[in-house]
Amino acid sequence: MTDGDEKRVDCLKVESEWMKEGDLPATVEERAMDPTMKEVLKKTMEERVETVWDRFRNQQPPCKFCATGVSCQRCAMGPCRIMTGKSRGVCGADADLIVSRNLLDTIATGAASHSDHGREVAETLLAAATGKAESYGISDPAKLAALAEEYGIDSSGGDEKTAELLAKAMLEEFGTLKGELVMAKRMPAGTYSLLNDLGLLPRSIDREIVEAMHRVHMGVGADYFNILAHGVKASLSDGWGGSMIGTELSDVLFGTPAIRETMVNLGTLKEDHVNVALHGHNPVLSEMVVKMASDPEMLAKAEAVGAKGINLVGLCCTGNELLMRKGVPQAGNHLSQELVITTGALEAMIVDYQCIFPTLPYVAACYHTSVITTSPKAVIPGGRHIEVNPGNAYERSKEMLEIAISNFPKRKEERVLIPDGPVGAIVGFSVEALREALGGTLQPLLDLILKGDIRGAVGVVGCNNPKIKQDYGHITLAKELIKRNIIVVETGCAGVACAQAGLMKPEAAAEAGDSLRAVCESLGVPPVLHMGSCVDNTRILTLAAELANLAGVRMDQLPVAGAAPEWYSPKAVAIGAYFVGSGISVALGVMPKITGSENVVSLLTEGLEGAVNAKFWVEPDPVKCADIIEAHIEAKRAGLGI
Ligand code: CUV
Ligand code: SF4
Repeated sequence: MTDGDEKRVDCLKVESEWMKEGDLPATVEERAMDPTMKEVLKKTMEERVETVWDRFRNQQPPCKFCATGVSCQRCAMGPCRIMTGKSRGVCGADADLIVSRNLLDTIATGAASHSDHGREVAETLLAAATGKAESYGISDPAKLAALAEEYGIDSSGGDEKTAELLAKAMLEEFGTLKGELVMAKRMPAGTYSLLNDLGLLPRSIDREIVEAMHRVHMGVGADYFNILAHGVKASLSDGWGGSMIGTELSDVLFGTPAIRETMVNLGTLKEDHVNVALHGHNPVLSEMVVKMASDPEMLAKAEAVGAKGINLVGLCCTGNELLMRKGVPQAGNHLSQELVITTGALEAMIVDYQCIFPTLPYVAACYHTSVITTSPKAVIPGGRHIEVNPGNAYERSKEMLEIAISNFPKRKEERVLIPDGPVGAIVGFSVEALREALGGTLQPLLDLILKGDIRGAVGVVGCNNPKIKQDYGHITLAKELIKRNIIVVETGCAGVACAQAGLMKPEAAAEAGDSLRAVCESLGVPPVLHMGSCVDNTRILTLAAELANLAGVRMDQLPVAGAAPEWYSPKAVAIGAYFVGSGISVALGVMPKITGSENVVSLLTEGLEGAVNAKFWVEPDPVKCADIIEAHIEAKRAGLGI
């Protein structure tokens, strides 16, 4: 794909006939929690600019076959759907088969997305180490050395040689013939051997994902249990493979996150600056934009058009990556992506891939904003395509910033709304940062859990979904858990939601139960810890594995759980599956499309427990969800005799 001129599309306005009375979510109050989002959403609705909530309403009611997972599009004898319990598709597929195959497809999609991102990070490190990407370097040599040791790589040849060998060893894991993944060995021995006995340890990353695509073809397997067991295996290749490579090598290239302060919400936009949003998932390009934005030449250009400077803000997980490592302020999460534009104060949005609404250029067309696409995988009509690779990303980010600067004079004052009051947050809790804060070992954290001052830990992660008022599930669940002296670690859009709600300020300790509050106050940390982006859920895996190793137990014996209160994405399904596969039960706030098969529902919510000692719960009410998780944590504590 070559670069394209910006072909402007038309501003997308809400058509009045779409406004069906009584359909939710219709009002600002029903749509969002955060005051800055509500303020901008109100203006957006007055201007009748179409957003995700309008399109969601327009889709109601959804097809009930699709919603319950019993429609099948896999071959040209169909499409088929299961209308009554006993009916079958043209090929003979029953509800169990159709539902399980659709779910395996979803897991494979999510695992592929994360792992392809991880592969690009590894390719960038290789390019940097072999002189093909001069703008990139090794920011964390200590982490590089630790990973080299883990991979059995001799690091005596210097950092660049070590980085080259490590990048190659990690790239090799995508199609490895070794039959196992190196970082799966981070699992406690008991967890590793349990998965080995079950045949669930991934052989290579690509292989499990390709096999999943094979298995969803018509007429391969027909046993839902066997199909979904492979789903767990494919997800583990993401969790302990592709995603983990993404996290670890991003740290090597751009620095391992350390505890730092930043600001969040739409108030992070600045009236007198050129505002540029960085949206998507992969830090490889956005790190270069951050570097270029402080170039004196760029600043001079911004000043020449009357701006005081360039203000970068993050969105979604590209934002989380930058927030963790550079303290770049975060404007919002998934459902905020259109609102950042509708403030009327955004000059450009630079996107890489994943979770990007295809309508962003249409929303941008209602204002003076340019949407710039950058990946050969993610070309969007109406966007300006400036394609980058590791060799040219830094140079090309100059063109992107120049487009933003040239848009600044086109801003229409009367249409600008930047809400007051960005909220402060302490972020950057990588496993390394936690270890350092605790004096060089995680033992003090384990001791607090064993003693009961901290009852347990829960990873609250994942997206927003217009089925739930933006951020309501994340914030309510986190508050309920900390009240019960359960510490919360977060990634993705959940992390942004809770940061915006003030739960990542040290003062939020006041909202925790007495014993957790005392722990947070003595360490000066908030009760809800930001651990990064969605690929950084692997930091949570690594943390849980280290705690289990210190305690000498399997991961499934720990008093911990996961939750995705507002998930929407196939990536979230892959994450949920690898947590459960690793022995950590997960609560979902949105029902997956599986209710057309009682067998699949009962496998996920009960049966899996018999194999991997973990399962899913589905509970849309975050308060009830906290009850379920608390009971689970107390049961695990009892199991350990603590
Ligand atoms: Ni980053 S958590 S919407 S997929 S960015 Fe995408 Fe994970 Fe948010 Fe979800
Ligand atoms: Fe229909 Fe079977 Fe083809 Fe699916 S695979 S579309 S159920 S015939």
